[in-house]
Parts: sequence; C-alpha cells; structure tokens
Amino acid sequence: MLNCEWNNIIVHIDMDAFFAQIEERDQPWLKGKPVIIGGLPGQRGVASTCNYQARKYGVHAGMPLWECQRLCPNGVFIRTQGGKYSFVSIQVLGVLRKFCDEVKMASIDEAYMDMTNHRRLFSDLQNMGEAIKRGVWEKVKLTCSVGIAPNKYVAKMCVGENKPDGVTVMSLDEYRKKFAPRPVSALIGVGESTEKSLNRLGISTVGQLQNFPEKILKALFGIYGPRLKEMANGEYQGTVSNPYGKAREDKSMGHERTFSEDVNDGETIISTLLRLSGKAARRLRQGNYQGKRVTLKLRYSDFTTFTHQTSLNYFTNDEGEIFREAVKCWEEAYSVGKAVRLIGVRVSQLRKTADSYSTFQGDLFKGRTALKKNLVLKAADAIRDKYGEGVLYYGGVG
Ligand code: TTP
Ligand code: MG
Repeated sequence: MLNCEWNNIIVHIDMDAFFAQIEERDQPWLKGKPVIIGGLPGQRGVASTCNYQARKYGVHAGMPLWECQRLCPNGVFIRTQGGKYSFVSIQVLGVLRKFCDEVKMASIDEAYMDMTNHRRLFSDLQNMGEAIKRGVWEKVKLTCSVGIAPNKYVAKMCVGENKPDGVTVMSLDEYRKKFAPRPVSALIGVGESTEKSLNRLGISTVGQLQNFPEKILKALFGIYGPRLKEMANGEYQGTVSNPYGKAREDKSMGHERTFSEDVNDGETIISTLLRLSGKAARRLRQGNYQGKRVTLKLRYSDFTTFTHQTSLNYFTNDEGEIFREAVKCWEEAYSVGKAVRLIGVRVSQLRKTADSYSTFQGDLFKGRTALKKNLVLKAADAIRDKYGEGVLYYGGVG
C-alpha cells in the first residue's frame, strides 16, 4: 500500500526519441548509429527528431537537415513515416488506459494520467512509474520516461530529469529546491521574450522568480505574471499545451475547422487546407507579418490530436507556399483511413515587415516572378477587401 500524502498523483509519460526509436526498433541495422528523422540530406526541411546518439553531435529537432548533415556527416537520415508513428501512439494510449481511465494524450508521444485513485495498487511511486514503463515496453518494445508529481506542470517539468528510460518522482518541495538555481528559461512556458523581460527585472533564476513580489509581476505581465510565479513554485495547475517539447511563445497566426461530420476523403481535406492556408496568409499580410514555420493540426474522430510542422528557410506570407507546406505535413502525418474531426493550419516564427507584399525569398519565386506574384496577391487582397473573404481562393500547388 502506497504511503503518499499528496492530494493528487499525476503521471506524465514522454516517449524517448520517439520517431527515431521506432525506426531503430524496426530496422535493427541502425543500432548504435546516429539516426535523424525528417528527410534526406539535401532536402529542404528540418529534423523532426533524432536519437540520443545523434544528439551528441549537437543535432536537435527543428534543425535544418543540411545543418544536421554538417554536424553529423555519418548520420542515417530517414523520412518521417507519420502513419506508423500515430499507430504506435495509439497503441501506447491503449496500454496507459489499462492503468487508469483518465489518460490524456498531450501530443503524439506524451500523455498525462491521473493516478490519484489507483495509488493502492503500488508499493511506492517509483514502483508505479516502473510498472507503467514496463507495460509500454511489453506492448511496443519502446522506452519512455515517466515523471510523477502532485500536478501536471511539475510532472512535465520533471520527466526530463532521468531521460531516457527513467522515472522521476518529485514533490513540490523537491521541485522548488531542484529548479531554484536554474535559469528561468528552464521553465516550460517561459520563452525567449519572457526570459528577457524577467532578466531586465533582475530575475535570472527560478529561485529569484519564486520569491519575487507578485504585484510587480502582475503589473508587468498582466494575468501571466502570477502564473509565472506559480510555475516557478510548482503551483501552476493548468496544463502547458504544447505538442512538441517546450511551449512556444512566439506569435503565430492560423485557422482551424471542425467538420460537421468526420471526414476521411483526401479531396475534402486538401480543399480545406487550401482555404485555411489562404485565411492564415491573409491575416499575416493584414498584420504585415511573414512566417517561417507551418504547423498542421489534426484531430481524429477519437479526439486524439496531433500536430506536425515544417520550417522554410525563408519567411513568407504567400498562401501557395503555406498550402504546399501544409499538404506536405498532411502527407507525412496523416494515419491513412482515419476519420478527421478537426484540421488547422498555423504559421509561426513570425517577423514584421515594412510592407506585407515585400519580396518573397522563396526559391521558386525569384526576380520578376516574385514581383508578378506580389502584384497578384495585392490585387486578390483588394478584391477580398471589397467583396469579402470567400470570393477568391488560391487555386492549387504553386
Ligand atoms: P519530443 O517528445 O519533443 O521528442 P522525442 O520524443 O523525439 O525525444 P525526447 O526523448 O527528448 O522526448 O517529440 C516527440 C516526437 O514528435 C518526436 O519524436 C518527433 C516529433 N517532433 C516533430 O515532428 N517536430 C518537432 O519539432 C519536435 C520537437 C518533435
Ligand atoms: Mg518524447
């Protein structure tokens, strides 16, 4: 019988080097080699992830493939096999559901479980974590890491402490002590700009934020101020909804559509992607923004939700280019045959431009072509301004 005074026992599971580990499992010759998932060297695009071997070379998710190859010339590059990874994700969900009903997938390889009412089955929390890991291993032959804490935020924060293949149990006191000396950027939810603002206040460590007067934080950050302090103290009760690792703070613009009936025909999806890309691009242009990263969001009929993203090596607010990237994500991420409930397109990593039609740097549209393209966009926007959003849509992959 578990002796634990916590009011809640929250378990966070995060698969280790998820896509890469699946490929290593399925292709035994990869054993011991640095493996990078996301595309072949020479292709545009970024790494989705890499195994721990490749991380030793400085490779990480989101890094352009050409740079991965420069840092790790012996790396084995593999294209993303979205359907296969989603299948494994659903298998893992099945395992977790055997431990408790309250499982929430937070991304393709992360889940939260509320084990509060299941504590009596385990001798201690470490043991609980080991049992969950064993269950996952037995079903899918993959390792994961487990964080156990009295709330979701601390469970997620601590899962990385013994990664890969580890269990970390952390009370709020332990969390406060352990994270106090670390920089504020260690907090999930504190991105670059918040870090800079905090630094300007003289707050560089989590410990300093733990003790900083809430009033001042509130005056400077609004409702986000007290939340920052809660995060530092491990008292934040919300979830940090970020599909991939740390929450992204950067501004983004996008649109989503929930279908009145779930769909699984490619034509409907592609035409919806076209509309959503058009709307996202239009918003970017209206705000004089261009972006580099395109994220596709997919929610299936069983409510499992995944995101998949690609990054361009230039900034754009052109709907054709955004659409092309969204379709690429769709092709990589979609589990064939599954019914889709919601789909979304989002553009992030934004920069402000002086003029929304300033020259595109896309390799397809150079010189005169870029100029012509800008004129077409300008004209199309003028027509939409006059007659409404629905009158014009981009007609296909450029
Ligand atoms: P993560 O859990 O962030 O990374 P990981 O599982 O590969 O490695 P770790 O051991 O550090 O948890 O993301 C899960 C999967 O999501 C990852 O295997 C690939 C995919 N992904 C992307 O497609 N793009 C991204 O930018 C990131 C960060 C992840
Ligand atoms: Mg992971």
